[in-house]
Amino acid sequence: MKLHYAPGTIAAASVIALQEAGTPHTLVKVDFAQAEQTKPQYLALNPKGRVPALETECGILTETIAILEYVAPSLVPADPWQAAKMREVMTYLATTAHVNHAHKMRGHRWANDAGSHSDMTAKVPETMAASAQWLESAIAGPYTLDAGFSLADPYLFAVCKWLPGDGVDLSGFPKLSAFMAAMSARPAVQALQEKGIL
Ligand SMILES: N[C@@H](CCC(=O)N[C@@H](CS)C(=O)NCC(=O)O)C(=O)O
Repeated sequence: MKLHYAPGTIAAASVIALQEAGTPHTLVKVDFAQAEQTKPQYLALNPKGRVPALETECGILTETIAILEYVAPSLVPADPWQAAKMREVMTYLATTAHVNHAHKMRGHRWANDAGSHSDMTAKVPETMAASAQWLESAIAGPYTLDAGFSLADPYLFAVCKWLPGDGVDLSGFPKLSAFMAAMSARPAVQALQEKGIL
């Protein structure tokens, strides 16, 4: 499998899951500084122009939730309730928290007027704080589930890394702070941080 990623993006979740599950893979960096994700070569792979994108023997897979489930099925709890709680958090991250975050830099997706963009950017500390509040209430601690480490954790880690830059002080969220400390102590995460991949 070949994962196309960019540092600091939601692709970090898939990189961590591949590493944690021990799934053989190679990483291909997409250079956002050169807008590589918008160039024909990358669009031929993923017409959405986004990362992550996974090349598999079956074809191309996009969307973080789908990639996580494909590369690390061992990180899905066997218990149906725990699995549903995991997907509850992952769905919230994909549909709400990530979308809130994207309003900071990617307002052009939703509006043409520059004034609308600055208004969307200004709202991000509030909407991301609201997301952090819900996540704080939703996780068991230190990881998302009582059942232990699951696919929700790499995903939550990738989104929580954005919080300080989005104007949200993590110290106001004790469970999320403990979660970030637990994740940062994991050897797989440390190795990826040291390589500048996350
Ligand atoms: N729904 C997708 C969203 C992927 C996404 O928006 N990725 C961002 C990085 S965090 C991206 O590639 N942005 C590039 C761009 O907007 O040009 C997923 O969850 O995988």
